[in-house]
Amino acid sequence: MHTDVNALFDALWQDYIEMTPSAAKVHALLSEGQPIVNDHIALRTFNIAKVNLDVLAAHFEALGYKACGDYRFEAKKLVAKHFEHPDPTQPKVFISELIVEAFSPELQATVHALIEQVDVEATTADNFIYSGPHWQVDYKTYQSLLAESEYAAWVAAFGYRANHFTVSINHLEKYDTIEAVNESLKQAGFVLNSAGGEIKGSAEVLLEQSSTMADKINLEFADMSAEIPSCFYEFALRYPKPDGDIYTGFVAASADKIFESTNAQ
Ligand code: OOG
Ligand code: NI
Repeated sequence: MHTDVNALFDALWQDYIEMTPSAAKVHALLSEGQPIVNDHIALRTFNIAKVNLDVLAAHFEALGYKACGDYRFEAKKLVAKHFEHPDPTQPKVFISELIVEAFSPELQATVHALIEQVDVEATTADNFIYSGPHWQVDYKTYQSLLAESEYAAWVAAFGYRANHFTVSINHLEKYDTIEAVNESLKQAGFVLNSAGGEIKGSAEVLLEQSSTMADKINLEFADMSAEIPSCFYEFALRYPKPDGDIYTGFVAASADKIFESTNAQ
């Protein structure tokens, strides 16, 4: 496990921009030379004990992160938690896991066969949460997972790494609204996730979010290579609670739509 939170996020970022060529361009567009504050990152996994949400969370808990919220996604058959660091300028971490037993026997068998290939020692190594897949998967298997769960297919293809980084709009000098951020992104040619509208949430729920649609990259499967959606970039604007403190949670109805940023367009 890492002992330095900045080193961990640097490593996650380096891996993420390799998977997401557009992210470096979005970063440059919004930052204009100023540092960008990350609101959060997100990770995905299966609820199988060897690699479940708790196994990923341990890497952050070792750095002082604490669990702060639970979320359920009935239709997608997912649960999630978010974690916060005592230093509020460190990114929050959103970790979800797929409820494997809620799917067909075929999907369950496929996923268990992937996870059997994971060396348990690897799951506590420093690099685990940016180490990608620990198994071989062929294109047909990816397609069969995709037919039941886009999330399952994504984890099979990409494994353990940041699924997205999220720009904190609150910390951008040039932008006060999420509408203005979205407008700049669209003018620069980036495609936004429009599921449920380009802006998820509202001031009333204390959180507004938008995201790009995932980049498409050429992925080497066990038997062939194919262009598939990789990772995306998210943008979040948070509002103060009645007590004046900024809201730090997530909004399940919005998150449900953010997950769809890795859908094929
Ligand atoms: C996570 C989707 C939810 C948010 O900010 O609400 C999310 C994912 O796509 O893995 O990131
Ligand atoms: Ni997110």
